[in-house]
Amino acid sequence: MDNELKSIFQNLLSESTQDKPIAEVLKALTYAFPDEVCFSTSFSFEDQVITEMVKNLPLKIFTLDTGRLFEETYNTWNLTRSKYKVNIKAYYPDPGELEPFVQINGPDSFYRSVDNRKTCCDIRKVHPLKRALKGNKVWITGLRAEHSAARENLSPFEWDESNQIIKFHPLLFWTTDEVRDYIQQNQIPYNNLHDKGFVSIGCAPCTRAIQPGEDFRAGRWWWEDAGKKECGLHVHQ
Ligand code: ADX
Ligand code: SF4
Repeated sequence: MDNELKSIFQNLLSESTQDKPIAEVLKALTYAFPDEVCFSTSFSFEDQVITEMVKNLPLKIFTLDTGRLFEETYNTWNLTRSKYKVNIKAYYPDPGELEPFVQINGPDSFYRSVDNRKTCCDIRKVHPLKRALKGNKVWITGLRAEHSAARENLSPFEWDESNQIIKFHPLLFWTTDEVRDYIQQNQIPYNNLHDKGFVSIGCAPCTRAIQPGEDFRAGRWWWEDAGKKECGLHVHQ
């Protein structure tokens, strides 16, 4: 889709839904695209809010288990299964790609170069994501504008050219306090790393807590330049 068409499309969907309750928009999407709506969860604060919102809707929920997640993330996954009884499909890296990569470079090569880091993210996240998105027309995510400069300019609806899919970010303009309040009011299980200074939570070796006042993404791939801190799941053209 060319850039002009893309922006017309994004504005049309974003503006026509902006005053509607999120629950209605989510429901409408599942009506419009039966069996073609999916939601990716990393069990973050935002994703837990969305899980509560979509728990009774006919859509596919999936997670990308990189094999390097925190124990706390697996605990949240278990709690989410017990509370919501939702079917969460896990996608795993292809051993044919992962095994030679680790054999040649070792288990933690991401600290040594940006190229190694990107290859690791490609193998453990981006390639499994492509499999997860196959056959779907709408992809729901927990992206928020507050997360990073790159995310500030997003629209709630985006056309994702590389994955040829409509993305919807229902909590794009929510503040952290709004997310926290919703979690509390609805007694939603959450990753308790969020109580220990972790804001954005990814793989354990590549995520750390941030200090008050630090940028939200400061805890991800902290040894790299700020401009390189996307793993390729969300490519913002
Ligand atoms: S990332 O690009 O830096 O890894 P981030 O952690 O901010 O992404 O999460 C943004 C959104 O991407 C989440 O709300 C979720 O929809 C999706 N996401 C990120 N990591 C995963 C994962 N491991 N499994 C499924 N979805 C994920
Ligand atoms: Fe590999 Fe780190 Fe990327 Fe996880 S975040 S896939 S461990 S480089």
